[in-house]
Amino acid sequence: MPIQWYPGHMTKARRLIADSMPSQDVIIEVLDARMPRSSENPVVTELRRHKPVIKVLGKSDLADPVVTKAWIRFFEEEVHPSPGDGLAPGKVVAIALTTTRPGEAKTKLPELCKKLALHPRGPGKTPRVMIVGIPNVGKSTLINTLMDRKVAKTGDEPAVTKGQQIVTLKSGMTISDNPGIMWPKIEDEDASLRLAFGGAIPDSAIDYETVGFWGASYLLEAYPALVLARYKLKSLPATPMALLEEIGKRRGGLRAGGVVDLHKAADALIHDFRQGALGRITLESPPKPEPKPDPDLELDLDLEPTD
Ligand SMILES: Nc1nc2c(ncn2[C@@H]2O[C@H](COP(=O)(O)OP(=O)(O)O)[C@@H](O)[C@H]2O)c(=O)[nH]1
Ligand SMILES: [Mg+2]
Repeated sequence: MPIQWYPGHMTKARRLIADSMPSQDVIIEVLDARMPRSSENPVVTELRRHKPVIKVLGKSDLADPVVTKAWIRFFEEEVHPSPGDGLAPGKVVAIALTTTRPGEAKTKLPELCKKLALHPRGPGKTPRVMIVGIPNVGKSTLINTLMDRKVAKTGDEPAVTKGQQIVTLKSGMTISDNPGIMWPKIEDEDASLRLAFGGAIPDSAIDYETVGFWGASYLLEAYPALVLARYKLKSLPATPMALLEEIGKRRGGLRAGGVVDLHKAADALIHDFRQGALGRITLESPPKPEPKPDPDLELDLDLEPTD
């Protein structure tokens, strides 16, 4: 199910971000901690070029804490390709944040920004910072947390923020909130299903049953104990479809004749996941590092007769 969701307002938002980028010192890219790689926007990477970036793994209260730690290590150790202008890509720092621990965002984030700002604008000048990312990851919530009051509108659906909003922190640092942007075509099918399952793409643009089936399949494999507990099952259903049927039976999705309404069942599973009702879940793990060549093996190969 390749997803194409690139409405007109997103072209406008991309232009807005591209235009403001040159005057920024640090970029905060908010990712979804439950799918850090899938929620990383290639357009942001392309636009920021060599500027330092803080990858904020947002909503980390909903994500599997062990996997979140692995992702932070991964982002900080990842070798980034040069953006093509001969300059080394800027420093990447990753940090997990959540609204359940607002103090952490308020203390750590401004400090990190100050440390990373590469181009101080002269003595006494404070950094300019820009918050970007895909829709519905918590960008506006983050700016409200940093300001300690509601300056930006938030909501659990994509495209709540329509324009750019610049605020000044007590320290004098300016931070802008921006509309979420996607990229024109999400080629990776699993990534598009993760994004749909997590709520980055509006429900009107996805097929609920396909997304619910994908989610059921992933959860059965990766978090069977949470599935058993949430739906009070005695044993694990053998297939994703069997799981959806069990969920349907328990959530008012049983139609006349005992037929399960799959749309309702998928809806229940999708919303349970989005609200964290199943427990702390992450939908993807960082790729394993490439195995290093074994020096002994190379030695053996050298000893092979060459004729
Ligand atoms: N559980 C949880 N929900 C969050 C967190 N941050 C944001 N949200 C929720 O995610 C939804 C989207 O937030 P919003 O700030 O509007 O996202 P934006 O589109 O990136 O600006 C809202 O319903 C927020 O309440 C978090 O750290 N934990
Ligand atoms: Mg917003």
